[in-house]
Amino acid sequence: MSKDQYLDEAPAAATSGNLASQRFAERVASSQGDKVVDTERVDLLAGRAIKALNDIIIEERVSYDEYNALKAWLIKVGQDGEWPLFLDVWLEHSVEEVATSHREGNKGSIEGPYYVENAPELPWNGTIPMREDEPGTPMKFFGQVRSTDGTPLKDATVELWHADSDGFYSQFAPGIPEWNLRGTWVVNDEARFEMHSIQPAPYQIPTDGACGQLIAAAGWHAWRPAHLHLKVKAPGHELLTAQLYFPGDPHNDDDIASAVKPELMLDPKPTEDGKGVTVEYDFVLDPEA
Ligand code: MBD
Ligand code: FE
Repeated sequence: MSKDQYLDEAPAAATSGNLASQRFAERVASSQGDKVVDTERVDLLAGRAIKALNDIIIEERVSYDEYNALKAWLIKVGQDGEWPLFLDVWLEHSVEEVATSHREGNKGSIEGPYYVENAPELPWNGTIPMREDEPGTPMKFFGQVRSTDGTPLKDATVELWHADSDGFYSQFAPGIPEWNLRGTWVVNDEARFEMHSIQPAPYQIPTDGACGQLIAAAGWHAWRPAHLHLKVKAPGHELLTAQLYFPGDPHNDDDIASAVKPELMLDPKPTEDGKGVTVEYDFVLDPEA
């Protein structure tokens, strides 16, 4: 391989990181045009964050070497486009907790950096877009969408996106067709859905980017357990963003993104032919206040 060819191959971390940063910026630009700055909140939150870091520097006697290592690392997070990854892995779970603690229905879980809006629409029992030879264990996932009072929500949609059997997401990792393993199911008149896909593999934070560098330097592990991402929408109800997990994954108890909750654990059953799994899970949405 010539040097030029080598340079064409951007590192995996920077490829997915920069795409995640770009997509996030586009979503912000299209949705937040009219928001005004709340000076009091910025003063409070930015002030507290800066103070917390100063306290750590004083209490832990941080050296110039350590300060410069931090500076270099923060610059690299930006260069690798890994701010979405860093924030969603280490902070989003607390934001999600604050946002959904009032709910009587499903509380859900974090969105993460790899959501793309407007995934292809499918009938209530449709098959997710996938490659002809998509590797992985076939999975049938069915259930119903209801309101907290038990009413079936017949106008609901269920979006599903997940990694492939190598742990990679379409539209972020190279070489995977657009919309692969991403779809939007329209429920039937009993508010039921039956989604056909494959089981995702666990996800590893890229080892060649700034987040991977931090993980290695701190002696942490880089894994999220295998998971399904979902967004469940129905008119007059709060949007549910959730993740669901598979029992037995080695990282269900120490997810690097702290996003596993006991009520999000699936109970997959082998299909009759023994080749796939069937899982059932119902979603309960809170009416909008
Ligand atoms: C993921 O796939 C994910 O779901 C989160 C929250 C962070 C990094 C990668
Ligand atoms: Fe994910």
